[in-house]
Amino acid sequence: MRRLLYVAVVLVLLQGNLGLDSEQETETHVVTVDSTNLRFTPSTLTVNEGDTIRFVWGGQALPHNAVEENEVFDSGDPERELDYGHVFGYESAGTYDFFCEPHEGFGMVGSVTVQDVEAPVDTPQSVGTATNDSSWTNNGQFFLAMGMVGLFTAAMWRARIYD
Ligand SMILES: [Cu+2]
Repeated sequence: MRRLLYVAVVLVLLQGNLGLDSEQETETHVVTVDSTNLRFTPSTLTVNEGDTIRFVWGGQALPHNAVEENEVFDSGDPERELDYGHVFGYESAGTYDFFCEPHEGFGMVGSVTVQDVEAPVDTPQSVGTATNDSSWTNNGQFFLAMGMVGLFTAAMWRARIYD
């Protein structure tokens, strides 16, 4: 009885580890303003789907913003202090051109290329295309849970026989 419970606990811990391992690592890519006050740096970058682009600056002589051509992201009004991020989802591969509204004419423009990657199982994007029940089976949790139910049933049954 006690050993079966121990196995069940190990299965629960293993389940947690499997969940962590299936998560994809994502990165945050920071874009700031260079010393000329009229350039993004870096001005071109390549990221993966799931990554974040973050526009960060402070104490600027001029106010800036970052607006994507098709309004995919928009940091709002030009600011001397900014910390604005945009996450590229798992269906967003492509190239996005952005600019600073007041200084586009001075060449304050940039481009971010988002590379296609396979969505991790646990992302909201993949859940959206599947029902909750079937997404459960995708990462093996269903089978672990069934195994645990079996173990508990066996434990209860044995306890009844030998008590
Ligand atoms: Cu600017």
